[in-house]
Amino acid sequence: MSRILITSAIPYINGIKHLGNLVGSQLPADLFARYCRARGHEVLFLCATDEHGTPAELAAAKAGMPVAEYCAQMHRTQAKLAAGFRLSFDHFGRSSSPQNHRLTQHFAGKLAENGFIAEVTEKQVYSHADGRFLPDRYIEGTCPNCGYDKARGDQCENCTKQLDPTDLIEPRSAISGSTDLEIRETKHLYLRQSALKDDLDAWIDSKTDWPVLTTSIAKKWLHDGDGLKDRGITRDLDWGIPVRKGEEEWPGMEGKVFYVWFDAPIEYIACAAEWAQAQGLDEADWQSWWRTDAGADDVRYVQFMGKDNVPFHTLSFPATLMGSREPWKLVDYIKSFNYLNYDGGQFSTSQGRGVFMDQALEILPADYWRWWLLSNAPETSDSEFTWEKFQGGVNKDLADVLGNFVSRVTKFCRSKFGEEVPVGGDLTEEGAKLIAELDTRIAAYVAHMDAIDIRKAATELRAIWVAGNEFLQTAAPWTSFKTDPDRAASDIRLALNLIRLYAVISAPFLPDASAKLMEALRCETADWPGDVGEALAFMKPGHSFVVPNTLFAKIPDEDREDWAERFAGQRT
Ligand code: B3M
Ligand code: ZN
Repeated sequence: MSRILITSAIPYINGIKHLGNLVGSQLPADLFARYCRARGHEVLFLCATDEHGTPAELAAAKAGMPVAEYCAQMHRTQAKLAAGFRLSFDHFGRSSSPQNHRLTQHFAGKLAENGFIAEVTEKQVYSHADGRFLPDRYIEGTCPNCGYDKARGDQCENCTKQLDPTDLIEPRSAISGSTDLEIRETKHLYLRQSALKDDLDAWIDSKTDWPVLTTSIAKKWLHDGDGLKDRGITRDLDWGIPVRKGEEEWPGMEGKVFYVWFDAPIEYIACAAEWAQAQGLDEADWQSWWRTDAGADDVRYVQFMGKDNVPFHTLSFPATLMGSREPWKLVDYIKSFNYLNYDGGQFSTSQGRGVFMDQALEILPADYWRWWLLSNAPETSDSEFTWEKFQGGVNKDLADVLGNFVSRVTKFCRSKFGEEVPVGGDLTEEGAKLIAELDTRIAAYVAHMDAIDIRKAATELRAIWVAGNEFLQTAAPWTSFKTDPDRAASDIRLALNLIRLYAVISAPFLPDASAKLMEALRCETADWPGDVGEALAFMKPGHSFVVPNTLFAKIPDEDREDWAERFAGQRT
């Protein structure tokens, strides 16, 4: 048993997330957390809302609400949707928490003490029409790297390049659209990540098992010219964590706040502190996950995120931790994702394009989405959601394969033997063959889950479900029952136990269906199968069960067409 710390990129507070966001961080993180718990590991799974910076201010202004109130409300909304998708966070925190204020100011103080902060008088874009500076997302324009014309002042969504507002070509205010802009001087703090370049380089080089997507992005920004240029970590904004040096004032920085990308990853740590507080635990309890001098030496730390977040997690955040010269735990493995596209285009929050978490749950329960999204996760390349693909995946995998197996086995048993595991007969040849096949397949499934190869794991799981149906076809208990009822009893006993095994190993993908099956089978213990033969003899003859209601309904063509139409336009 090991201790595994899992964090998902923390979603921006500015609105409800779409399915592309979900499958790029929170959902796969949940899959892995559930799997690790099922394997008996001690897991701390953390996520939070990312509440500072221009996205929050802009969204609150649009909603006509004070930003603190807006954030509190949206946090509740996001927490409710996360629960709806069965995301099993140990804590869903807030980057605006007092814990994060303290830790962020603490890190800034340590970095300054160690010479990793520079105070720079720099040029920022000032808007006459808006009467204010325009940091980050308050400004839009054309990306100097790829030419995308809706690039934001902090990063180009299209090519992932981190930008400064002054880099943009033909800049305009995101508030008023005004192009009446002026470059003015203002003082800011810079994180001297360039001074840590060699440390970062060596650290990334030591991560030989990381996904290519993660290391290629990290290496690109580390070596491509300005990749590791020192970055401003403060902003001229009202909303955020006030700039302080630990607990002291920072002369000359009055009225400024830390940049959202400085405090957001620190929330991973603060969230553990929030978790400890919520659980009535001590400082030492969360520190045992985060500080190598407090027991975190034996923790394996895994992060999940979309590819646009990778530079911040491979460079800036590790630079913050390393530069503190304190014994903080660095990430061991970064699982990153490409984009999920929507029906020939992109999912887009700003344009309201695609299916959003609340809408998804209005039309179907979580398991349907979890299965399709995870089994089509954009791991090695972008992937695409279309209603046809979604309908196909759900109907085939969930209804025809898994659901049908459960229904056939339980109903046949009820009609011939009653609602209990039948007595009689020895393991048949078909049964033995099935056990041998599952031995290999479950080992492969486990290997893929351990490696967080999600699509491969889903493919193997599907094959494991298919193996059950094939067994049923060849064993044909409905035929053998007529001449050799003991033989049919043995095969059905095995098949009923196979349903239990499915419930156990599918639970990370399908937590609700799994719970429903365990309840129908009147099983409480969900131990991960060791020896497959033993696992398939777990429920003894005489063990009673009930036939569960239809596990998964098929999506009819009319629904698919309705939904395709309903979600074709823009969300308003
Ligand atoms: N909120 C961006 C995003 O949701 C950002 C992640 C922060 S992780 C520390 O994609
Ligand atoms: Zn670009």
